[in-house]
Amino acid sequence: MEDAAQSQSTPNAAFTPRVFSGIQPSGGLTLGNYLGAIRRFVDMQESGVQTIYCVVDMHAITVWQEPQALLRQTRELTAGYIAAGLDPEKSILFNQSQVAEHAQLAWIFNCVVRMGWMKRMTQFKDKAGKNAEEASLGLFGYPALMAADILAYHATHVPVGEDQKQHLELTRNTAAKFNHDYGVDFFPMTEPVIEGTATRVMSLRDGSKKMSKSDPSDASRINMTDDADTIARKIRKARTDPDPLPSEDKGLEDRAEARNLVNIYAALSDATVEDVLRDVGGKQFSEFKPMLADLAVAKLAPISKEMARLMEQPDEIDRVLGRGANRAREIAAPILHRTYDIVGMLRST
Ligand code: AQP
Repeated sequence: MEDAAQSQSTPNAAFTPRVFSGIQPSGGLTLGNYLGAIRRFVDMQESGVQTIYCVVDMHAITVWQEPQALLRQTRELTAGYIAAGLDPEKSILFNQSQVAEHAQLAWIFNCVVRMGWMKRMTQFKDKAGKNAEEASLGLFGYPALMAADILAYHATHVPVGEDQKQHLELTRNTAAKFNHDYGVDFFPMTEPVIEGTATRVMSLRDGSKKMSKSDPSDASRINMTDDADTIARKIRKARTDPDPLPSEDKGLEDRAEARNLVNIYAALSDATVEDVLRDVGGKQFSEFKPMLADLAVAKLAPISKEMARLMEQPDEIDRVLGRGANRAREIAAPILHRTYDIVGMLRST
């Protein structure tokens, strides 16, 4: 797969820099989504490139979602985007199902990607677990829809957490195979942007698992809507080891839970892990955990307060998403039309 992407010759310089990313409304937003994704989304918005951020509701239904919960979570995620600093005037914000081009391009990509590529996707294996026969076809095909999300906008950069690296590689390989099969230089080689100290925030209960909104244990994650007491309690109960914090990074080797809490502290305080350890090295967790809880509350409380305020005006959220969908379609429709022409699909003009 790597080779296919590398042999693709289209220089990305031929494409206008454009950022696309999305989050599933499959539950409440977590600190992992915030630090690994949304904060990067805001940075990119402020950098001046065109930014497109999606609430990927079609991805969310690859596993069962209660319809009323899906609606509420779609609005809540949009409120989270805006409360965290995304501006619907500067960025295009919309929900995926309102722009049919995602599904239309995904079908074409379903015919480009190979079964063998999909079978290697670790996220499918993790999510389907031992019961793969019962998983939806949508969950298996998820990465082809993700490739369509990105390539429908000719996006050149995608800010994501570490867990999405493999899917991004599949996007690049899909673009490369399409370009190769049809003899065109049409889709760009999209670059993942995986940066910062919190590209993989881990569960508070198990340092080997990522923090996830669909983890059955609420104690495993910090939700963006948790109140101060809940955040403090979850951090107090977070699993750790009995040793004091080290003064240097190498002292965190083989201490996944300790590393996770230090990484979160560093990300929330915009510091490096080395800086944090210089300050807290030698402290016991009984002293460090309250420091982390205070910092998390200080950073998250204004966001959750603003989310709650925005959620009181669901019509306004729906209007933002509707406007964003129209703007998104203006970019995606001509790219889809051109794709149809390349593939040889007749369309009346
Ligand atoms: N723990 C995490 N640390 C850093 N980044 C994370 N992301 C998710 N969890 C972490 C990043 O958030 C973005 C949106 O993810 P998603 O909602 O599309 O799907 P996901 O990666 O599967 O996230 P969840 O929270 O685990 O959702 P569920 O439980 O529904 O599967 C991505 O950029 C992701 O990297």
